Amino acid sequence: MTNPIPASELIINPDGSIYHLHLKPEDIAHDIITVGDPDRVEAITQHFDHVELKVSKREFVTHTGTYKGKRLTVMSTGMGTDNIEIFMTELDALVNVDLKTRLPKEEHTSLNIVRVGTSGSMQQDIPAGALLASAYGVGLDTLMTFYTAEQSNEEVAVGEGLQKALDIPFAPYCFEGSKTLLTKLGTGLVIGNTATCPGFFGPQGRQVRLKPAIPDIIERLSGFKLGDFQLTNFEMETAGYYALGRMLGHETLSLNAIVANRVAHQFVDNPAEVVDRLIKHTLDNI
Ligand code: R1P
Ligand code: URA
Repeated sequence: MTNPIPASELIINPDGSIYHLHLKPEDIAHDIITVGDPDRVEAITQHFDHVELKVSKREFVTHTGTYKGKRLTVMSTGMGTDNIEIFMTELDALVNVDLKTRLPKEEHTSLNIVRVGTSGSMQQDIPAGALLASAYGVGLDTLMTFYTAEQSNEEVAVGEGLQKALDIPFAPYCFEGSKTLLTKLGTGLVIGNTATCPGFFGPQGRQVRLKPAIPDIIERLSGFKLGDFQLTNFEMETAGYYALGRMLGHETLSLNAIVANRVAHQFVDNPAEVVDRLIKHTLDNI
């Protein structure tokens, strides 16, 4: 018999909500759209027929309502895979742990989780303004040092190959996203493979006042090939979603509004327009 999860490990607020997200199980839908920027939640739910719930705690802003009759939850996570670890663990607990008995539920619930985020292209032929769905996410951060997960031989080979290409002391982690959600939401978009970085500047090869330790990281990542596998874009969450989605048993897909092309040194004139196009595509296809 499994023991209840202690109060120190799964923290429940006095009102019965989960610690960081501040939500109760009934507050969330099965289909969840996630964004980095808390202000983007409203940019999505302004299109809803009706919003039934608004909760805000730290960077986690949640709205639940209906779009064309379908119940959806939209949540912000802030930036980085460290936030995604908290977000995915608590979201999963809302559906797969009985918060009263503190026991895992016998029947597993799988959520559909779709990231709608901004990103920079690392390939000349993927222009700023493009919309891209990530088939795979490759994490250059250390999140997966602290978990173990099943990976395919191809995923392991990508990580090992990138370790050599970057000449770094650890292998990046590589996970495929949801094939089902990619079929549903990737149609009409560029399909790519996304590098998830533990920062916006040095880890993505940007130099402001500090010189990155790997100044040619864009060329090293964009030039890496393994069979048909090539990296296409940079952002800061995708690989965390894909790794935790696989471990926790949820369908995860990352959609990217490409606001910069790092090779052509372009940034879109109107990033909100690109994000809006991605929001409409997501709402109409989820
Ligand atoms: C950096 O500007 C942020 O933008 C991207 C990155 O992943 C990072 O979170 O995503 P969002 O636009 O969803 O925040
Ligand atoms: N988000 C990132 O992380 N990188 C970019 O270049 C653009 C958005």
